[in-house]
Amino acid sequence: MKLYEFNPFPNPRRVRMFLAEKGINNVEFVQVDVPSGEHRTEEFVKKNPSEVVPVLELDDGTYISESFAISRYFEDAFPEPSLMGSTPKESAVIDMWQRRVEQSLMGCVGTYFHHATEGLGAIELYQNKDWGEKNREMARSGLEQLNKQLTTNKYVAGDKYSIADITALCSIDFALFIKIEKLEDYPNIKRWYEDVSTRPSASA
Ligand SMILES: N[C@@H](CCC(=O)N[C@@H](CS)C(=O)NCC(=O)O)C(=O)O
Repeated sequence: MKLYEFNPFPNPRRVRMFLAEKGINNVEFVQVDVPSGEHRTEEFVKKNPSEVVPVLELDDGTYISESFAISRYFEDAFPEPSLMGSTPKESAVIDMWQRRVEQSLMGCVGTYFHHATEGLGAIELYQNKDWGEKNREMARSGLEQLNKQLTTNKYVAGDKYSIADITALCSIDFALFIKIEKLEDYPNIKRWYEDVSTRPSASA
């Protein structure tokens, strides 16, 4: 199996963290130079017409993109430790939070990055600063919602560490990296962040 990725970027990190939490170490990492536009070459587009990393290539030549779908593959292939829930209720609550953080944090912070900062520089195709700033506000609402959730929950989706924590950590580290937020404004997130950042998977 091969994972086409670009190490510094947040969505590939979601998959690397997922693999680290599962203890899966037979995946070859192949770097795709996103800032140089390698993800838009004819060769890469055959792997993923959406022109984004990460992409998983299975040994039979199947390509799977979308961080969540790649994680789903590994969850089903290697069920332990479970990161997507073990009962219908647990899975649904985890999916709910994973989707919330994916949309309101990863999505909005990413849109702010592409539209209101230099983003990918020369290879950025279209920028709209107002839309970027609007997404910054939306990311703030997402952080407020998460801060509230973490008042009474140890982890994002309840009392067990899950894929929702992985997506949230990668999104928040991205937001901190591009300096749009400070954890001091969200004390419950800060407590959670200090905990989950110490897991070995955080440095994957
Ligand atoms: N929904 C996709 C998003 C993937 C994504 O946006 N990847 C970024 C890197 S973090 C990318 O390849 N961006 C290239 C571009 O915007 O041109 C997923 O969950 O994997």
